[in-house]
Amino acid sequence: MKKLIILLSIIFCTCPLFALMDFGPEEIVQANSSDIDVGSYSVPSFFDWNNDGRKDLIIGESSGKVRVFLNNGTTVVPAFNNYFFAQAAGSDLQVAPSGCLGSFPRVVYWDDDSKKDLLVGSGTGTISIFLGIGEDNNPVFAAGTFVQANSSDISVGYRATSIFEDWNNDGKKDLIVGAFDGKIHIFINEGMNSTPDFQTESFANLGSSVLTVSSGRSSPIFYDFDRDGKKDLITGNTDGQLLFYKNTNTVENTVLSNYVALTSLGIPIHLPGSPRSRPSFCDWNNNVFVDVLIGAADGKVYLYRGIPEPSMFIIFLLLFAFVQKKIN
Ligand SMILES: [Ca+2]
Ligand SMILES: [Ca+2]
Ligand SMILES: [Ca+2]
Ligand SMILES: [Ca+2]
Repeated sequence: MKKLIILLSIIFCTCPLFALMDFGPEEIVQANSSDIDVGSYSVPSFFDWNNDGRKDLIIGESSGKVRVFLNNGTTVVPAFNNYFFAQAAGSDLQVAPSGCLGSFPRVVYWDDDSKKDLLVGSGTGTISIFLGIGEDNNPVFAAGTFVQANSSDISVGYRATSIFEDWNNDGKKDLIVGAFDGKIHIFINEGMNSTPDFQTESFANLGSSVLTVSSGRSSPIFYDFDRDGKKDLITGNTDGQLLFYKNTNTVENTVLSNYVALTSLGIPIHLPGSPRSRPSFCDWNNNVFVDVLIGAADGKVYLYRGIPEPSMFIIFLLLFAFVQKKIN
């Protein structure tokens, strides 16, 4: 009995504390007691815009502008009323919309100067960086400039969904871009964190082939979802799903394996119609577990709160406690 318990302890103690997560029921985020609706093709993310300790809602919309809803609730129960448009060079910040995407905004620290900057992918496939100027607790931006690679404006074709994360784990953030073609376009930062510089384009791989996200219109998140120490790819698509591609290689050279559809209450998330799911992760209710916001064609903002599934380790601990009690 004792040997068996020791063996089981070794096996289960090496398991992560929580297995892959399920998400809770679909919720629609509200402002002024009504569903937020930016018209069409919402692209939400959650970031403390005004440095008051509460994260705020930043939403791209089909016009190519960016709405900001300041959180006037709490860090645990966010609440929203009115919005304003992000400002650049004295007017509403805007990128070129096309078809099913206006703006894809993400707050980043592009030039490492502690002022928030806005990286904005556009419907036409270009990517703009708007550098923060003035006071960081009320950010406004300089005029946008197109992000370049090898001295030419980057274009991923159509529907640029750009994020800024360290793809190859060298300490410098890289440009990771989804697109209409369903691929994940990678531009490795060959400059410095204060002056990002891109030269060549490569693509995320599924095994030994270039990954093409099912149904197209990839919209990436780069995050270690299964907590094995290696960041994974999570992406939206044309069909409105949320797909998890596990990194099965190394942190320096991410290689992905076939996807698993992430679920809400055990059922794969699949927004109806052809909604173009555009997700971002956050901790909406400040409880450590990751939640997901998803933008869609209907202009609304969908929220699914993470529910950790107890791993076999926890089940074993409960079982062990039960057996001990019986023996005693
Ligand atoms: Ca705030
Ligand atoms: Ca900055
Ligand atoms: Ca890097
Ligand atoms: Ca992982």
